[in-house]
Amino acid sequence: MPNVEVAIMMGSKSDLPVMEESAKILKEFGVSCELKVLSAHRTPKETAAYAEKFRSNGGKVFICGAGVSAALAGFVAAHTSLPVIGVPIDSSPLNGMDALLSTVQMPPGVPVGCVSIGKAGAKNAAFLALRILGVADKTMAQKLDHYNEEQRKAALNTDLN
Ligand code: RP5
Repeated sequence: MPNVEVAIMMGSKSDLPVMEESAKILKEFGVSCELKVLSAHRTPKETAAYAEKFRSNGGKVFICGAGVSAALAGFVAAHTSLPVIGVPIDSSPLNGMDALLSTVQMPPGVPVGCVSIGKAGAKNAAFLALRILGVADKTMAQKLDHYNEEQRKAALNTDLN
């Protein structure tokens, strides 16, 4: 079993339909990931312990999805110096605007790379994680170049008739 390179964390099981979009893309690119329900508010001790230990287990990037008062990505960023990508989840009456602001508004020195709200954001979180891995991994960078080329061709070949 390869080391888990990307942790996909979420504040609740109810976030899974969004966060599994990240997992699908990582799997397509052959990156090992682990899905975990861990919350900044409901399981703070376990979340801190996981964030602190991840690097020593071979982990490289965190993707954290949470809704409402979404503290998860920021909380993880406070417990690691690995890159943290935050996905605001539209699980509230405010349609994710609350989670977006909670996730993006980090104090200087504790960065979270915040993507867009919901499933599109979860997909881009995975692509951003792949690009981070691609900095040191030539094969990954080539796979991403190939993917981009396929997207370009598909767009140019769109038949509207
Ligand atoms: C957040 O509260 C979770 O990330 C989820 O988006 C939201 C609602 O959680 P549940 O009440 O569905 O468990 O912490």
